[in-house]
Amino acid sequence: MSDSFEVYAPLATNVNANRAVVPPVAAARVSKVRCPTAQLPSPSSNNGAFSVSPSAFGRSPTPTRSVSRGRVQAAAARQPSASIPRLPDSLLLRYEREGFVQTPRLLQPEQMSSLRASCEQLVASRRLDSLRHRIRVLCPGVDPDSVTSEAEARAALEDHATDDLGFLQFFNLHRINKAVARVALSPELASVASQLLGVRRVRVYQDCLFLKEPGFAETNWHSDLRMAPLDTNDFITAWIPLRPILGAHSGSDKAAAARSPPDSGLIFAAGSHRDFALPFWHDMDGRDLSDRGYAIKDTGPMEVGDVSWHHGWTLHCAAPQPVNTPPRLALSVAFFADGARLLARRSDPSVRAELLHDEDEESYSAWLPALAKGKGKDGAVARHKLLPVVWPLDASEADNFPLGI
Ligand SMILES: O=C(O)CCC(=O)C(=O)O
Repeated sequence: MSDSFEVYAPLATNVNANRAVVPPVAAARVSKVRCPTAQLPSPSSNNGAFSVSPSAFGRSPTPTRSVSRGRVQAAAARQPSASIPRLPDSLLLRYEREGFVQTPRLLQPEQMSSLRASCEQLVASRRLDSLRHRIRVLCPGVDPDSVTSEAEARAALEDHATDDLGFLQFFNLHRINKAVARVALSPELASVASQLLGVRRVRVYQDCLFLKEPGFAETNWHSDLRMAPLDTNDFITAWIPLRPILGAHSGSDKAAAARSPPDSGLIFAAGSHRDFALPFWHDMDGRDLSDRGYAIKDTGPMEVGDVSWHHGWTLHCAAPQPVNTPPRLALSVAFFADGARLLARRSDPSVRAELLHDEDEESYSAWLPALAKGKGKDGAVARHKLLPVVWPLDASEADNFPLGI
């Protein structure tokens, strides 16, 4: 485990919104904080993003299942393709301290190749919708539905966006595509999520495919929980690149490395998920975070099948995707502990409802209204068939997925 290349980089402020920017809790009024990539020595230096070799995982036997007969066939689709990893204590400890870790080779090559093929098709067929989403987020005053072609959408973004385009997002593909469902609902991810969260029952919150085309800008600093209408700390995101993340230091051929600048992996402010003092004491409006002393660490090079994990409050960002590189596609899958409640945005005056950023609204609009009215209500427990339990395996509601395909 290397802690070399730790940098106490200034986190300069800026006005923008490629991922709602945020330090944990106090944030809607915050000046947006731009990813400090240029100040890092190398975004690909694998500088302490903790990773263990697969042999360091204790392998537990595949759990025995006791499912009702009707569910057996569907459940078979979720049998782990390899044994489920038991994470070493050192990795759990690192996650507690830093708020992010890596699990190398967690997903199998076959899973990954069909995932990538499916995602590429989905991107091709849904790009206009995704551009409309960016217009909604970045171009206040422009009606996304008034845009009828990709060219029009790009022109609208060019003319009206309050920030550079950092990525395109495609939400909840696991609800419409089997290859994505097989990964997003997989026992491998669910088991690791349960261990890192330290909870018995885990639900999938959403998946989101991030496309960074060459030349796309950075993903700004943000915390994922800022965009989720859940009143919980037990939230974790798996970030799964669909092609290798190449870094300048990934090979011994320095000339080749120089020709191929580092891909945009994730960059983390280590320990920021534990920085309760930041939002508690500070007015975040316009604040420069450079005095917080965070160690800034990145994922470094990643292979297909490797998974990077971060806590819902961990501040993270990603560098721009260099020109002359292939597009960078990554699937993120977010999980939360069963029992979490909805943010009581209307009924509890102590909730600072304005802090919830609506960038991911397309993701929760399918279930939130149903839960927030009628029997369920503001502050209700977040239980819905679109938020299936994926762990433990024998309690899994994910056996019924994918829905409608
Ligand atoms: O891939 C990216 O650029 C951003 C991903 C991200 O913020 C996440 O998975 O939480």
